[in-house]
Parts: sequence; C-alpha cells; structure tokens
Amino acid sequence: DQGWPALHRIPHPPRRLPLLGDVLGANRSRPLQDSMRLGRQLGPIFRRKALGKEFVFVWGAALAADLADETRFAKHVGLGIANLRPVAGDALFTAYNHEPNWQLAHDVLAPGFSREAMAGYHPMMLDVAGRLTDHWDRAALAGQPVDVPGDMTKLTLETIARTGFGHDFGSFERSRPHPFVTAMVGTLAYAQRLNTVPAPFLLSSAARRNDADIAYLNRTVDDLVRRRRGGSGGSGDLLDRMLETAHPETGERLSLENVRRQVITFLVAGHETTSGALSFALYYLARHPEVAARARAEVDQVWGDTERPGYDQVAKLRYVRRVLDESLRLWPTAPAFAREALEDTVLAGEHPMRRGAWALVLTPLLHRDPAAWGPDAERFDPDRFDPKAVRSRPPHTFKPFGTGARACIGRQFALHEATLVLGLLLRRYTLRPDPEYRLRVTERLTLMPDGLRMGVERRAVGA
Ligand code: MNH
Repeated sequence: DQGWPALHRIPHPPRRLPLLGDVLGANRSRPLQDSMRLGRQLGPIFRRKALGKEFVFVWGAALAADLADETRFAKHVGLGIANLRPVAGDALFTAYNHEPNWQLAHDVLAPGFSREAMAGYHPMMLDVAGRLTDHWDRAALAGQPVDVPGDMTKLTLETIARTGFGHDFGSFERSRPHPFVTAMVGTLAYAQRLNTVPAPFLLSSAARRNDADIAYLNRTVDDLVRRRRGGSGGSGDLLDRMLETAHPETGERLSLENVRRQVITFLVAGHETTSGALSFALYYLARHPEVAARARAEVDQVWGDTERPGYDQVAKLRYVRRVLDESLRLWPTAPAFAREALEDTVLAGEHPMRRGAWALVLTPLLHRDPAAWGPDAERFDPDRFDPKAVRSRPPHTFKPFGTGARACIGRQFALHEATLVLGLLLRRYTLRPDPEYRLRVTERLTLMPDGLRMGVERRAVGA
C-alpha cells in the first residue's frame, strides 16, 4: 500500500494494465498535462500506477492546505527532483531534509535574497533588460516577430548569471541558445523521462548524452569558480557568499564540491521558471489588450518618463504584479511539489498515511479548483489578486513557489525581475499577437508556451 493503508479508497483510472499500469495511453512528453486531464475526471485526490508503483496526486484546495501543515508534513524529494540528484547533489533544491548542507547553505545564502541584496541587483537587471529591448527594437524596426520564450530565456539566464556570479554568457549576441542552456534542457528532459521510463529501458545513447551534458555543466561552472578564486572578486554576489561566508553560528563553510552543485542549481532554478512566467504573462497580455492597456497606464503613471526606474518604483506596479500572479496561477511554471508525512497521520481527516508516505500536489489544478477560485476559475482575470479578493480566499490556495521551509528562496528575485521587465516592455512596445497561435504548453519538468511568437511595435509615448 506504499504507506497509504486506505489506498483502495483513492480513485484511479478505469483501465489499468498489469505491467505498465496507467502509463499506456499517457502522454509521455506531457506528463503534467496528462495528470491534469486525469485529475479533472477523478477528483481532488487520485492515484496513477507507473513502473509498478502507485503515485498519489492531490489538487483539491482543502487537501493541499492540509499538506501545507509544516508540523505534520515536509518536502519530499522524489520523482523528477530525485532524478536531478546526479546534477545537483545536496544543493538547496535537491537536498533531502535531513542533509546538513541544506541548513548550512540556506543560512549562508538567505542574506543574498534580502531587500538590500535585491536593491543591489536592480541596476544589473536593468542593464540586462536593456539588451533585450535593443534586440526587440531591431525586430520592431524590421517588422519581424520576436521569439518570446527564446528571448525570455536569454534574459533570465543573463540576469541570474550576472547578478549571482558576475558572469556573462553573451546570450543576446548568439543566434542559437548558449550550450549551457542546451545541456541544461537536456538534463531536465532526461530527468523527466526517467519518471515514466525506467533507466534500463532508456537508450544507452540517451544516458551517454546525459552524462556529457552533466560534464559540460560541471566544466562551465568549474571555470567560473576558478576564475573567481583566482582573484577577480565579485561584489558580494551569491558566488562570493558561497565561497567566503562562514555560517554565522557554526563558522562552517560550503565545500567546493557543494559550491559547484549550488552554482548549477541557481543557474538552472534561477532562470528557467522565471522565463516561463514572463512568457505566459506576455501571452496573456497580448491576448487581452484591455488588461495590457490598464497595466501600461499604471507603468506610465508610476514611472513617468524616467529612463531607469528605481528599485522602489518596481514594487509600486501593483497591477502589473497581478498580471504576473494571474499568469502563475493558470500556468505555475514549476507545476508540482511533493509532500511527505513526518509521522503517521490522517490527511484531511480522511486518508491515513504512514510516516514517509507522500503525495504530489498538482499546482495548476489546485490553482483552478472551483472550490477556492469560483466557477470561472479557467478564465484569465488579474483582479483575482486585488487585496480584497485575496483576503476572501482560504489560505494555501496559491502556491506557485511551493510551501514551508523548502519554498522557493528566489521568489522575491523572480518577482522583482519579472515585474521590472514586464513594466519596461509594456512601456516601450505594443504587443501584436499572432492570430493563428494556439497555446501549446511544453514540459521539461518546468512549463513553457511552445513556439510563442508575437509582433512588437515601438510606442510613440514614453519611448
Ligand atoms: Mn524557485 C524552490 C518555483 C524562481 C531558486 N522554486 C522552488 C520551489 C518552487 C519554485 C515551486 C519548491 C519546490 C519543491 O517544493 O520541491 N522558482 C519557482 C518559480 C520561479 C522560481 C515558479 C519563478 C517564477 N527559484 C527562482 C529563482 C531562483 C530560485 C529566480 C534563484 C535565484 N527555487 C530556488 C531554490 C529552491 C527553489 C534554490 C530550493 C529552495 C530550498 O529547498 O531551500
């Protein structure tokens, strides 16, 4: 029963195959959206069988709120995340709760995400955004559509590399993605495939390819760290913290092997999800001109015609932030997180769980549960995030950054960066959606609107 004594009470798909379980008929390249489809049919808690094991999925608001209780549940490192251990080891994202390097790295790196630290990153974020707008200006002039996810990935990779590690990948000067991005996408896609296809059945060429990708990531990061240790110091960025800061109480430092894992983790976690969030927001802004107009009016009003908006002027873009929240509601780009029972317990008074049993929370469905979001939950409406509406909802219904002690450390970083960039783009361009485009969401552990292109035109005012 895998830790669920009353597993039989949890619904599962009607047709189950003896060996393959519920895998057959599943969409292997879109496991998340496949689970969403099943979840809609089976209800707020359900199970799927894969590789001979039962996996419990949860999306009902009341169940998810119970799983957020930190006295009874904690993060579970499983499925896709465990598959990333060969790349990220015991760095923050992939560490098991009991591994000492989690607390050590968390305490050493948390000040890197304080308000003061963020204000220090702000000018660098503006510089990187300037490279994006240079690129979009050329597209606008040539009447060429822009590749939204491609350009957002360049932007967010350069932003985390620059602010965190003083590094420049030169993404905007390349026509193809940087090899670091290709290797990273390769390892994420491989980790995702390991969820549905057992390792022995994956082609050995795919495994070799994955080893080569990991080796490339390691090499890139080792070079970067070596250069820093060779003297050219940063300005108190994340890498300086990793290399030089001792734990305030124990005096302990991160080992070099752990620093390597952390740098890879931050480069990956720090850009892929933010890129998706920006891309979905731009998709919705282009599709809802009335929302774009309201957001643009706010930017014009709050920023006036300052060339370089200040750090505090970003937080004042309340409506732009709601657009971002609403995009992350419909398509939370890190679309699931797992919770395990710390002791024997009963989930939501109904489902007994033994210590160690776990469930996967399907965030996009939680974010569309009519019980929390109303009958029109599928509709895009940023006003759901005005303060009055937020207060009227039960807690733990909006979880794009996970929950509890292991929630996202980069949340403020991502929100500041994305709000700043949306503000800059809204002020500078009118977005022209491609009328032929239909939203297709690709998955490689994270979500991204596939093939999203749009036209951009320079605005006359404030430009
Ligand atoms: Mn982020 C953990 C989503 C941006 C670095 N992040 C998480 C989790 C979610 C998440 C969900 C929790 C996963 C789990 O419970 O297993 N993160 C996001 C989203 C964005 C994002 C949706 C952008 C939008 N994350 C960022 C950025 C950084 C970052 C930017 C770094 C600069 N995230 C992390 C790290 C963790 C994490 C590191 C692991 C934290 C921990 O376990 O201590």
